[in-house]
Amino acid sequence: MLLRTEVTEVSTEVQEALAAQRPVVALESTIIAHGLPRPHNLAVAEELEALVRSVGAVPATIAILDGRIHIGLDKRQLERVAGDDDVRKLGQRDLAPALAAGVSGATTVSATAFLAARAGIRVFATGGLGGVHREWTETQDESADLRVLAQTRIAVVCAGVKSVLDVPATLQRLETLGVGVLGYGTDRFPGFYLTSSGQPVDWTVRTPEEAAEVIRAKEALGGPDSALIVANPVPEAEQLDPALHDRVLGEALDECRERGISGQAVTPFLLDQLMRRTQGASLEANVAAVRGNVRLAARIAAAL
Ligand code: PSU
Ligand code: MN
Repeated sequence: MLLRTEVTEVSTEVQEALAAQRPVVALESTIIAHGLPRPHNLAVAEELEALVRSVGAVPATIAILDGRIHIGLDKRQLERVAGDDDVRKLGQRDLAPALAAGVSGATTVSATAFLAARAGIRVFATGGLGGVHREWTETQDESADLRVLAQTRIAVVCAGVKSVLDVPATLQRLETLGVGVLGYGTDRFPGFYLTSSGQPVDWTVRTPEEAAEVIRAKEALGGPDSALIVANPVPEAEQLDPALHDRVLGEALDECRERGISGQAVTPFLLDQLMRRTQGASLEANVAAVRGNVRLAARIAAAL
């Protein structure tokens, strides 16, 4: 199903690439607006788009601006997402109210995957997915990313799920929901800031072509629309020191609890806390992971 054109603006570049079946990679905007600090976030957003182009694919960063869906942003639009104070965080369920109210917002993995798939984009790159939070028994906080990925046919290249989460529980949910997981060059599920979460994955691919082969097989099989996760670890040389990670994460989770942070604010709060408490080292690992994912996603899109 194509998106209704009166609420959707697909950039000319993305439109032409899709029509000519050239490789396109969807990019989310929440990581830009709410996941990375200013002004570094704009530089990263621009760098990611350039990275996709350098591999011969077209970047399609997705966001909502003034109540319209944008697939592929120009420089000015990217600046708005990175710098404006009134850019909300929009999950998939927030799209309808945001469109109706005419507001602007950055799309999370759930909203981006949903919109990208409907625009006909097959590959999406991000940092780390949302998932089951560690305090789930008390808060029932499970990212809407998981439900949407269970219902959306798209390949998502990520460095696993954010390590602030309960990783084993999230992997279990992905299994229950029927979302496939491939380790890229590894039999361990990546740990976002860390090369490995320590959890095993059942399937490993070693090249973009092998990943593309799985995507094609999945499309040929039909069945329920669901996502395929290509879990691409951050290189060991660029990971956050695991001991430092574990220590500051404990502190950040305590602070989150003490301050009573809940709902959509939890993830940005924890990412920010980790950045402060590691003097920016977590930010470098985060950006390194996203870079690797964007590059791989472009190669997979090209191989398709
Ligand atoms: N990955 C990052 N930084 C981020 C996110 C992911 O490296 O900011 C965002 C994504 O948009 C993801 C969202 O969908 O965090 C999950 O938020 P929540 O846990 O509230 O669903
Ligand atoms: Mn949540």
